[in-house]
Amino acid sequence: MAKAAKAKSSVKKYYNYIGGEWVPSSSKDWFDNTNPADTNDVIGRFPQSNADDIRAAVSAAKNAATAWRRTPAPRRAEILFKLGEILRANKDQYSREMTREMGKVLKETGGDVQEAIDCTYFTAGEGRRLHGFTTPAEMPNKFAMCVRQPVGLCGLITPFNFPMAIPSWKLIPALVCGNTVVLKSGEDVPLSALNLVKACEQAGIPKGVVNLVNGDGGEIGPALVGHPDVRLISFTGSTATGKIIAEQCARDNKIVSLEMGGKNAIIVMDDADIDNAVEGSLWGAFGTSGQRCTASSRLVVHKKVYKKFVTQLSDRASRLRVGNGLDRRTEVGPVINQQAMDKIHGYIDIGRRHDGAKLATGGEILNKGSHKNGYFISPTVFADVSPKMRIGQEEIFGPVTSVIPFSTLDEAIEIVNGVAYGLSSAIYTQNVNHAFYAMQELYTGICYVNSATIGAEVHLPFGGTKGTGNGHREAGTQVLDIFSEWKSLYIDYSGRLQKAQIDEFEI
Ligand code: UN1
Repeated sequence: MAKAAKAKSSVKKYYNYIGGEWVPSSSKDWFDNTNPADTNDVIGRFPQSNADDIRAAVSAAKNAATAWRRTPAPRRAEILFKLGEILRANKDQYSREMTREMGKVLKETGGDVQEAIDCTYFTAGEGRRLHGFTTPAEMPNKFAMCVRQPVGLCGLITPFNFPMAIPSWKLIPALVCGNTVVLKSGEDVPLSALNLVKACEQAGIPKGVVNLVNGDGGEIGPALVGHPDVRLISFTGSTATGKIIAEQCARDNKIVSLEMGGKNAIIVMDDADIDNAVEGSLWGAFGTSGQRCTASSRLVVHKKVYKKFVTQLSDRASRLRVGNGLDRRTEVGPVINQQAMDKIHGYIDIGRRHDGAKLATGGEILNKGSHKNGYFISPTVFADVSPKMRIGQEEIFGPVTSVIPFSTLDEAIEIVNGVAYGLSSAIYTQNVNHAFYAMQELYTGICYVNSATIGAEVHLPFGGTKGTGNGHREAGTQVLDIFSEWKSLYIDYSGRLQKAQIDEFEI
């Protein structure tokens, strides 16, 4: 047996989770999960699923729906608290496996798992709230109130960049509200979603309530989105895919919640603490190798401090250690795959040749020595970018940021708002009037003062305006509005017919 084939046969196999059983795909096909920092490192082999697997998972979720819906919410939450404990106990293992399959550095994968833990504890707490409300009825001896009810069967489609946090943002509220789910996670990061689902099994979530189907989005995504028994699709990913999903859901009258692209910006005022602003910009632009919806991909800097800022930022960016995220000294990991690498490098070319921006640092594909077998791009700063250039408008989703000069705060705000997206924004300033004016005028779903555009916390709503989403918010208690529907209840205890809008009340 050839060495490569022998090595491959020893690779661990993982399975789909359908109706409480770990099963291969009916296709009998598999795909390899490889490490983007070293493509010779195969983490595992996962089922290359098809539409039949989706149908089986949906059917299992449908069968489990009534019992789970009827389980009192505080009891559902108890299981979720147990899930939180399991996630906490396995944080180190999950983080290492996530770094291996996704590339980001261990500190960040630790943060990713922590975000899933936070989300689980916070949202499980809703099991004892799920607040509705009472309100007076317009007739005597009549009671009115409003309660949440589950929407039904939810299809969850998640991306590669937050392999456990984003699935948890969708899964936990879906479950606490009493829905059953089919999860399809990013094909580059199947192990983290599987770890989460396995923890659900260990916590005692009943069979069929949570189902996991692995595989290629193009193949199984449409089967999930188009399945008549699926009532809701919650999607995080690219704008192009989100639009296709939204169209299909509109045709089928499904509930759909979308989290898509961003082109977030930090404003740096001339009164800002520049060292702090540079530090924040580095973290916002190059954390997760820029592969965050919230990444600081534009830095809008006051002309008075522009030169100093660009010099400091470029110097710091050029010294960031790029490498395998499993090495504790690494500051920036690889990007996710060859396709991402080509796209990002394509944008670097556009910045240079088409837009004519000034490449202040980076711009290289790193493929020598320890970088040989991975997808590495050096942290890239473009300077003298004008707001309408393509690199100033389009989402790059890689370690590339653009510095744009401005003269007045109003001009800066116009630049920040002048893109198709509206996820996150930030301003560095020591002036309270500037800070409050910016908070008022920046049209984004999230806004930071004196920190970068990344780092949202799970108990506040997450989502964006304009092209970023379709009006929903994940996280916080606001996510409950995605995964539950209101039911208004009227109880007439007058013992006679009372007609709303018609009967007159004699005082
Ligand atoms: C994303 O990039 O889609 O605020 C999620 C942040 C993280 C979540 C990012 N807590 O950057």
